[in-house]
Amino acid sequence: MSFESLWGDLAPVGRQAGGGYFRQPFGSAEREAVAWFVEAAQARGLAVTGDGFGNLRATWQAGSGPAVLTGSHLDSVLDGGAYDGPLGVASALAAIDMLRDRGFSPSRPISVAVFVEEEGSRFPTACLGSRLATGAVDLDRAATIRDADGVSVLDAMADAGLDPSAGSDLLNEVGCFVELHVEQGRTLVHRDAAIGVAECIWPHGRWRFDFTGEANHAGATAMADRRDPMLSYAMTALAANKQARLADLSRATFGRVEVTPNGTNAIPSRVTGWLDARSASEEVLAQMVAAITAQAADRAGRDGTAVAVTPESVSAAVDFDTGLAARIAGPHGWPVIGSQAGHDAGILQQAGIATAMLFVRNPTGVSHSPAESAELVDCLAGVGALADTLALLAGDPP
Ligand code: HGY
Ligand code: MN
Ligand code: MN
Repeated sequence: MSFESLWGDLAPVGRQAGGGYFRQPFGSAEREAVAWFVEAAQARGLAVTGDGFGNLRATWQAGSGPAVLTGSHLDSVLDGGAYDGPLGVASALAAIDMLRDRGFSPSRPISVAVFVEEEGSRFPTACLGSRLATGAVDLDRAATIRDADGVSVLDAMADAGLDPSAGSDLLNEVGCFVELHVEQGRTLVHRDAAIGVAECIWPHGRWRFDFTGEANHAGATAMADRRDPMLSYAMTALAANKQARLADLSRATFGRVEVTPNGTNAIPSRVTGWLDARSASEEVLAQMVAAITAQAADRAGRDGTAVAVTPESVSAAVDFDTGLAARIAGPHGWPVIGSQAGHDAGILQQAGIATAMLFVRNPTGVSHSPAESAELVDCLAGVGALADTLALLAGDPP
């Protein structure tokens, strides 16, 4: 009942009428979800601490030595699904309940973390909370990070009652991290498995393409006299799609665009599009982004416009700790699979913390959509898998 009860309390938070979630960092829905976590953790006697950035850690104080950390994120993409992030947090609390029901006594502390702004849906940097906690992004760089309205992330944190200048000690005394996450894809469906373990995360990133041209009248301006950035953007979006299809094991998406002044009867002065690009290898990713950039410049030259490309959030390939993955997956025969989605787990692995991920089957593979789903039976299997994994890692040494 533990998971169902936790999920029943969390699932309505931030859900809109159409079923999608809007839990942008430091907004009211996300703050309500954070309050749910603090209350649920304290109800379990976990010691809740937080850092200056809003990351939280709830600890089952037991045994001694570096903690086994689990958890995930509660923020969502715009119009996101219910499971991406929250499943890992609710499952972590339910797994602690399960271990206590089993009479398990940890030899070392077990902590549950909630990282802020994993999605980068308000601020341009993905996994911002975990990057700040590991120092991958420092305060000076954070001071330059602003949302679309120009609000700095440090001001947003201060408005939420936080003190970012205090920095972070969230990951002090952490021996390893295990994040449970709904799969974003259908590998587990194809493998007929409810649970999987992560092998790697593809290198990926987001690049801002600023196309500038000449604002003018949509009726009075002859076609030959235009310098229309919308054309340059449109061709670049098509070029990105083609380059990803030509490249090996790659993805390229323009899912966000801003037009200035965005008038129906005016040729725009500026069009900004954000490219999300991912590949199985860093070399292919770099080649693909370079090819898209070259085609954007070529088209801009023909349109009489200009283009500037700015990398906003680039994540290198992550190879998870193979020994840890094998130790976790081996006894259960869980498949070890790759992830095309980024995760806080990747940031912690890159910071030198031995990290693993457990994936829970997603029957359609759909994510970053209100249609994201997971069967309750698989969610419960995930709780059991996480409990087994925490017992393995926080139990007496073999
Ligand atoms: O965008 C991603 O890869 C992840 O879902 N944040
Ligand atoms: Mn996620
Ligand atoms: Mn996501």
